[in-house]
Amino acid sequence: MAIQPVIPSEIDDLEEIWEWVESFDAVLEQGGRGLASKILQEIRSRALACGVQVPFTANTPYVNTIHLSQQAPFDGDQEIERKIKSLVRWNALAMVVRANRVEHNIGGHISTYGSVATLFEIGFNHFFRARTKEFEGDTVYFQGHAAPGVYARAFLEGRLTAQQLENFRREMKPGGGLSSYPHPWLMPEFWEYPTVSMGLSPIMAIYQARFNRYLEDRGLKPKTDAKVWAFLGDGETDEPETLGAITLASREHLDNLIFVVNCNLQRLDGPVRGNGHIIQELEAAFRGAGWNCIKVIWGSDWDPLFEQDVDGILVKRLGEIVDGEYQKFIVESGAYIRQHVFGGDPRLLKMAENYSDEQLQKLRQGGHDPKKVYAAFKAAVEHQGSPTVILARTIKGYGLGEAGEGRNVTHQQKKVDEDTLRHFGERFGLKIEEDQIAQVSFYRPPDDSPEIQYMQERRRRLGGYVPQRRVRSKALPPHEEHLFDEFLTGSEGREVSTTMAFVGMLRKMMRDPEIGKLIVPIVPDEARTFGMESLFRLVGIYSSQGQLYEPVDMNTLLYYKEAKNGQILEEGITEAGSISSFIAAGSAYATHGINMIPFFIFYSMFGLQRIGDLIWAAADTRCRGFLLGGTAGRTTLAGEGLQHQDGNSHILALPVPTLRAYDPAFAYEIATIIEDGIDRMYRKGQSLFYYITVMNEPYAMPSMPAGSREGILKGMYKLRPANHGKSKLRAQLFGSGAILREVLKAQEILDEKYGVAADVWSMTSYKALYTDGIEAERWNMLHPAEKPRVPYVTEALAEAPGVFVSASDYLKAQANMLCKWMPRRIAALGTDGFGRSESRASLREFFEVDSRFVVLATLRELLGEGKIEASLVKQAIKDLDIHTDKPDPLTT
Ligand SMILES: Cc1ncc(C[n+]2csc(CCOP(=O)(O)OP(=O)(O)O)c2C)c(N)n1
Ligand SMILES: [Mg+2]
Repeated sequence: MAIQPVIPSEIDDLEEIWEWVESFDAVLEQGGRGLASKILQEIRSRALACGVQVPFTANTPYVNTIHLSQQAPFDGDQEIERKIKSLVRWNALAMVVRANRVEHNIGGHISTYGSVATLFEIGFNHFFRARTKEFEGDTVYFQGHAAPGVYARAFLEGRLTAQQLENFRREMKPGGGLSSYPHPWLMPEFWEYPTVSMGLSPIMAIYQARFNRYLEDRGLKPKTDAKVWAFLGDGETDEPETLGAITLASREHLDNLIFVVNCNLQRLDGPVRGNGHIIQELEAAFRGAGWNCIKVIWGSDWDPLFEQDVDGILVKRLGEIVDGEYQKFIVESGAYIRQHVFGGDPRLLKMAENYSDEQLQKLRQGGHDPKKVYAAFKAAVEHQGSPTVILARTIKGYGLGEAGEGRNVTHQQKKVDEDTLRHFGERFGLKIEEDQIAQVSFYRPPDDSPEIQYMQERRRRLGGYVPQRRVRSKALPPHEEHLFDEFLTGSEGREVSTTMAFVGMLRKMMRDPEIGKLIVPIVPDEARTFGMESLFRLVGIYSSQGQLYEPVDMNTLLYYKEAKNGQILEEGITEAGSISSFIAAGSAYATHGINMIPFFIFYSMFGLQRIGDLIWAAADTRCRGFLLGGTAGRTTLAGEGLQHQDGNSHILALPVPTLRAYDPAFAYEIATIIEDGIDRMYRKGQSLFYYITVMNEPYAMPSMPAGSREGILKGMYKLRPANHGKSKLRAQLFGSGAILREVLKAQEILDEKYGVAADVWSMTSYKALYTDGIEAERWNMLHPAEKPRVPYVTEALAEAPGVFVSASDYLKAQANMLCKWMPRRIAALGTDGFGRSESRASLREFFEVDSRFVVLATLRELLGEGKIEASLVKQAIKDLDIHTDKPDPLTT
């Protein structure tokens, strides 16, 4: 190959530079690219050592990374693959257009798939390997808005029916429908991972790839070359989660991870970087982070132009054009392109002189050229040592012509006229009858047609269909022993926090011969906060590199032990990363057929509040496992102030349908909940996950009262009945978490000082009670003639005498939402408002949830019932030293 020197034109009069370039060319020709690269690196180091400033750039020129001479030849029948792709395009378009004809504004996207079609199809025909008995398979995160294309392909594969396609976005129709986007919850046998909340799939993919390595390094699955592919939009890279974890991927050398960014230069409203270059920006970010970056910008038609570009002026010119202008070229004529791309320099014009205007207009983008895409994917799967990102230049709304191609409005285009449909058919060479075009009928050639035969054969070779979701794990066998017996008998006066109790259970589980190896403790740099450092030494912190240094605390018992087979995922300060690990572990029962049991423990304030959308995605993924909200309780976490103190998370847990939320006070409650959770999720196969708050206030743990198991799980049980049940003044007090002890104290004060006999209930789960209530109510609405169901809370309190008062470390809304199923009104105490750094006692006074306020609220309720005089309540205010002019915590 004759190598042409490439020198910027402004300095081509510098003789000496020419000589250097010629020497470099000679090295390249004789020693090859490897030697040339080494020499450049050496010279660069030398220059830096001598104080010569070498300008830094993480960018390469605006051309394809894979030089034509290094491009792997296409391995397939390009013509037939083009036909298949056209059929997929047609059916995807038909789905969206038909859905909107039947039901106005049902939605759907055509343009995203229009741009990503070649990227997906090359994957389907050549790369995505299915999960089989022998091979774990690749994991593919599909760009969510391109779902119609994935459905249309599955239709051609014979996996979905025309009826299902017809019911796109209308899942409730007879015959079933298809969910708008990838939702495993709605299509549990099809989609594996939800992707449509932008930015979540990239971070989930990174941690999935890392978790796959973790399983291998721990010997839980064989080492394979399975890949994790994530297809994302270029606009999606604006989301902080998209790029936020990319250094983890390179640090961990995740060469099992491939990102493909569909760079159509547009997002929903308009250009992603109209005045800049999104591809260059992403290249710098990924290369800077240590990724292997492959740009696929130009299609094969450009190759002859680049061949002529001996002095680099075309490459230079292409690098100058901003994305907004590139977008304009899509809607403009060839003459316009000639003028604006090539017009500024006679040498450029000469290069284009053999191209007609029409040819110029049709010059293809790299992401629409199967040969270029194939070569890039092949290079990506063969690359070793780091993750790969493919930046593929595409056109949004490709094929829609004037109805949307490259237009700013294209994202939401879902209705197209007959002309556009005809044009679309012609453009992609579809042999569809005229009336089928007008009606936008679905079209599938017969099974024995070359297209269907070809695509089936390709999929057979790759092990089967993708995507496909199967629960691969076997349920854990029923267990006989009670793993947690020791936690049911109390701490014999020893003061422990529920966090400590939980860590004790975790240790116990990790030692268990059956489930020990399945446990995945996940911490975002908080292990010491939760007293988990003893686990470092016990099971090790996972590190793909082992431990390359002697830890500073080596001579202590609890030293910081990193190990290649370490069990703890110490994620650093990233709740988003940690929950992504949780999702990978919590879905391993399906992905890998292994019942991994993740326990992700975090500051409760930084869970549902901070990463709520990822927790929602975990639910959609049908995740199993336990989330532990540590340092919980607005008044129980003392000294930390309003950003840390959580009185919200139990309210935020309400909307997540598969999340069971508990606010236990005692070790035996936690033990009961976890044991039941493991049983439900891993023995009975229920797709649930758990949120349990644990606190850091130490106190003596009582033993489990007989018969309380059912109540603990259902959300409430009577913990301590009143001493003098015969008293005239009666009350029911409801406490949860650490505040339960304040309620128990109030019970004593009420009894001793005011003659009120109160029963105390432990409220382990307001959410469970609420869910039960609305379920009963719904059933009753639908079954008017049958015996009505009684909500558990109603049943439990049916005979309970006296006034009702609740206190918790969370919002008052928790108790108030149960009000209507209670026989009488309830006075709810809670922690609405901003926390502050203070002692527990001061905080409980400030939020009015300590024992004194429980007493006051009870007396006030009795006054309301006409059972006592106001003077007694006033006296109590004095006795209890309550300041009635104190600030309102809600607004202070
Ligand atoms: C978190 C989140 N915010 C907003 C949206 C709404 N939304 C859907 S698609 C889209 C634009 C996508 O642009 P891009 O990522 O470039 O994908 P393209 O369709 O261009 O391939 C937006 C804003 C979303 N799905 N998720
Ligand atoms: Mg885009």
